[in-house]
Amino acid sequence: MIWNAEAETLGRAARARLQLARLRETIGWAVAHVAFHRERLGGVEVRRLDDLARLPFVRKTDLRDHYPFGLFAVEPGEIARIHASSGTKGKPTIVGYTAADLNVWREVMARVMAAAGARRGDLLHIAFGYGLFTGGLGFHDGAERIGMTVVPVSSGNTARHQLLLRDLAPAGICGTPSFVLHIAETLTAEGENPRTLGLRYGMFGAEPWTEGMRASLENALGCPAYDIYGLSEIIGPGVAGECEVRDGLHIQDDHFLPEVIDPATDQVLGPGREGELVLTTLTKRALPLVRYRTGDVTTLTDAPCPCGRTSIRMARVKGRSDDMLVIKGVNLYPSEVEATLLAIEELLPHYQLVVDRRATLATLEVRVEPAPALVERCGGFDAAHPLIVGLRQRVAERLRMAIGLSVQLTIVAPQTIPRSEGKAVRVVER
Ligand code: DLL
Repeated sequence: MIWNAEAETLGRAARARLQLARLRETIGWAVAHVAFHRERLGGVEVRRLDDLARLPFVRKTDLRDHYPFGLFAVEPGEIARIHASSGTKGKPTIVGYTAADLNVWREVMARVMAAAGARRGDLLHIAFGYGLFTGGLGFHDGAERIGMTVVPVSSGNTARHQLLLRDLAPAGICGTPSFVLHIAETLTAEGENPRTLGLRYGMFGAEPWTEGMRASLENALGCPAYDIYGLSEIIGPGVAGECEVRDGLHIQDDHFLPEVIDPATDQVLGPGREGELVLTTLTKRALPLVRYRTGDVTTLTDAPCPCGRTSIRMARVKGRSDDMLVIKGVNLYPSEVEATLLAIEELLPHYQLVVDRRATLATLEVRVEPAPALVERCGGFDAAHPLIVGLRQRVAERLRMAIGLSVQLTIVAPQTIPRSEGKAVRVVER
């Protein structure tokens, strides 16, 4: 279902006119209210959308340097809500919303959730964390806007999730792919089949995941899994999401203007070329950002989508450019390892990449768990069992073919890879 047909199917020319008007307004607003933007953008003339390419970038470090409120463009009393990015290192990045910004957020969330099949009256089980993280409250607000019945379970406490999924029979579930898969697994371990819960759709995001992970989730839950993307600095979840065609994520580009750039040269790349996603907010008042470097690697397409929405679409995010590993001169994203591992039936989608930088050349160990059926055939887990040894050799070879790198592959005992309750930690540094 298209939530806002007028906005979501707007013709290309009308969309570009709207974007240009909103871009000029945003720059004017930022320059008028924030010294940082005034120094960098004061006096610039934006006559066409292409002119954006000449403007300087904003980086996460700029937000950190102006911690906590230095880039806010409204008086403190106008801020209706604060959230923060889930950064693990140092201080979080604080973001703020006016009441009008929260309305924009509800609108874009309603759009991406409706595109995934969410309907008025549906019960939605929210397994994203609540709090400063934008996942829980973002989906919560969007669901209320649609008129859904919200079950704000939050992350953690797997037993509580099991109970509520069983007893309340929600139509939809949302959470990080890794955590929801973990819930499904624990249900299976207790002899239940999560496919019989009656879920009609799942909405996932907040961490990179692959088509293999999608297949695992759909197989475990018995319903389609939709990809939803966003980041706190721009608004939270709802920047983009998949429709039923599931060939890229529709960017809500009447509110967020996308570009993809080559991070090495800073040049804008055309459709279909992979690079770093850069976003400009078009309607935000509390924290307007022009050319924000997301760090996320993707491609854009302007090819028409059969669903009728006319927005630009982005490919599933491959990873963050700072998550890219360089091992023996080979550039590698954890998602590329995931894609290979998840294509192998005897493995579980629980894996970790252990990078050891103590030697001159960094080395990579890939740790992954075997599927229960295989462990059963071995009569219990035994790393030296011929079936496990054979599998290890096969997986190592497949990885070598796929990523061009010989890695140390370890098949670890079941339940040894830590299960995440939020964003999975895929890379461990030694
Ligand atoms: O993760 C917002 C969000 C919540 C999105 C719930 C979707 C669902 P942050 O904590 O600021 O905000 O982290 C943003 O997470 O730059 C990406 O690197 C990554 N990310 C978010 N969604 C996806 C996705 C939220 N669908 C950072 N696929 C972003 C891949 C994603 N990576």
